[in-house]
Amino acid sequence: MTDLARAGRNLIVRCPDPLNAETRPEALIASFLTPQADFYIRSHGPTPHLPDDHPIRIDGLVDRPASFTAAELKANFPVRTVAATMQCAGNRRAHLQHVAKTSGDPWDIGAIGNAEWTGVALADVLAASVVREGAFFVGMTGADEVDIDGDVTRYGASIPLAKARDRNVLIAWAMNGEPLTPEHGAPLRLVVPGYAGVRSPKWLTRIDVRDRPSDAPIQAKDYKLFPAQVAKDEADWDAGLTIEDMPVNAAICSPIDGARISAGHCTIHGYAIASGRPISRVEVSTNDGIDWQQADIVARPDTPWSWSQWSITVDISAGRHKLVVRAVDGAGQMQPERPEAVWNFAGYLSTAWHRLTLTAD
Ligand SMILES: Nc1nc2c(c(=O)[nH]1)N[C@H]1C(S)=C(S)[C@@H](COP(=O)(O)O)O[C@H]1N2
Ligand SMILES: [Mo]
Repeated sequence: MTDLARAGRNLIVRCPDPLNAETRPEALIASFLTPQADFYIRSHGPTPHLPDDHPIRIDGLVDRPASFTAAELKANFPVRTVAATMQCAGNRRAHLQHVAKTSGDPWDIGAIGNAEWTGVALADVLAASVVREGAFFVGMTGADEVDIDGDVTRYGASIPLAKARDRNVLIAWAMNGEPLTPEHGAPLRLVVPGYAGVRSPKWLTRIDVRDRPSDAPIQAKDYKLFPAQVAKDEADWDAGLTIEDMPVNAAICSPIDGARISAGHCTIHGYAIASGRPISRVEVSTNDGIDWQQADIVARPDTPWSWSQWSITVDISAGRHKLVVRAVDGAGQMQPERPEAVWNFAGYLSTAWHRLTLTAD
């Protein structure tokens, strides 16, 4: 079976090669933890199939460079499990593409999933390697080769050292108690709770402690946020915002856009997420944002890193209706009303109120 046939079977494929496929809306709300087989896959190149004992090397600004396989990490460091949502910076990009064209795959609401990740704290591994004075970033390299605007290199990204020292950042080998599949980064990947998925490299091969961010094109010339007036070919990459923490977002997962239902009671379900902050409220409108009702949070995480799931039962009369959701985070920040306000050429951080059309008979 091909990677696509095996890994993509439950997913909506946005690009077969490299494999980019999103979670079905019903799977986003079926359980609090998204099963690995339903979890979105976002890969920039072909999936490497690495042996279980593929080692990672720790070097750069450390006194004791080292190399560990997954079994050696397990034997040498405390094992931790952290529940965290992984979300692509391009989740909901399709909604920005309705405003104007952007680069990138047209993700709808499913480039996101929530899992319990098991591994060891990156912080513990860094401490054992003894980080030197003058280190400010931790770079990571994957085993995959990626083509970024004609530049073919190993996948590379970095995070600030202060974030890397947060014990929730894991070098993980399992999700939801199962070993990672090749598509999700086996045998070892990083998981950086709260950050955009791009900073959680799969197929981890090297961790290098640095005085500056990774020079890899993914870090230096991609996944940066620019204002609407900047076009891709005139972007000053050093001036763009490096996307790390993700802003508050929410989506309606059921019913889906264009659904036909019977008039009467209708239960609406979805997710809301504000990476690192709780969701304080979710509001739903059935008349395009004129009146609002507060949804119930039906699954609330006990860590700040997972999504909340919500639902509300409303009365829908016969006819066409515009359903809208918006969420407020623990700092009182609300999603922007219109996608025009957050449009950018790469289609990142698409967080406008999620709107869809429903017809009731
Ligand atoms: N080595 C490597 N790591 C990677 C990627 C990749 O292409 N190669 N894609 C990143 C992006 S953009 C996202 S959103 C997440 C997706 O993780 P998943 O495919 O397990 O859902 O992996 C990140 N880690
Ligand atoms: Mo991503």
